[in-house]
Amino acid sequence: MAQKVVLLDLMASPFGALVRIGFAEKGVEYERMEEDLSNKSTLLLEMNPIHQKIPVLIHNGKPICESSVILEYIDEVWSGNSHLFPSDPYERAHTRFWIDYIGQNIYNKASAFAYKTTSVEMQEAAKKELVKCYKVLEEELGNKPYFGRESFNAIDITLIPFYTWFHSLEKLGLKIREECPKIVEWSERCMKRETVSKSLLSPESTYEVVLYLRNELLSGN
Ligand SMILES: N[C@@H](CCC(=O)N[C@@H](CS)C(=O)NCC(=O)O)C(=O)O
Ligand SMILES: *[C@@H]1O[C@H](CO)[C@@H](O)[C@H](O)[C@H]1NC(C)=O
Repeated sequence: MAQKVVLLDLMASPFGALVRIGFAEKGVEYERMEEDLSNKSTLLLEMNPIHQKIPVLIHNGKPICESSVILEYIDEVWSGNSHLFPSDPYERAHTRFWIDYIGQNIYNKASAFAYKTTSVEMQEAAKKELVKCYKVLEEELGNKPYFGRESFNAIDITLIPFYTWFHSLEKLGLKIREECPKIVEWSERCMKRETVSKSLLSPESTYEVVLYLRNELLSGN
């Protein structure tokens, strides 16, 4: 059967980006539809009525929501190529644990630091929390080339989209290169993969988005 694969997406979204990397790793062809989050499409509202968020994968008309769920689905459906998740149940649980940790922490803390806080004190607190999370991840990485295993896998895919934020973090006063050198080194290793570099917005464009969101908040929109 011909597969119809549609992704409701937003180029600047780290959650959208991880799905794009998953598809690229699997060599899956799909139609990407860019959403305007200030004017969501009726398709998005129909396909993800609960959260009304991107990314949404629509596979032969059926929606799959939540980036981590989508990534695992992609791995199961297009199972022929290299695997993104380990097959061993314990290893798989370990992978899910770290994906959840990243999902619960990095975006919230990075956005709090970069554009969601209105006072210097709140921003400083968010900065400390973000660095703390990255240090936890650095500890988990240890001296391995990739998270969890020897090869590039689902944990790496989930975390790497935030690489494009590092430029913004530095601009806003978080010296990520000094604070977490191993994470930066790991990121640069991942960025050498075309599946990754081609799926991400540039650091400069990411910074423009950050400044735009920051101004929106300050002007009370
Ligand atoms: N937990 C969700 C988070 C997705 C998410 O936060 N998407 C944002 C864009 S980065 C969104 O669609 N926001 C629209 C809104 O909140 O109305 C996932 O992993 O898919
Ligand atoms: C919202 O999107 C619809 C269709 O996607 C478009 O026709 C409409 O002009 C948009 N409205 C605004 C305010 O951008």
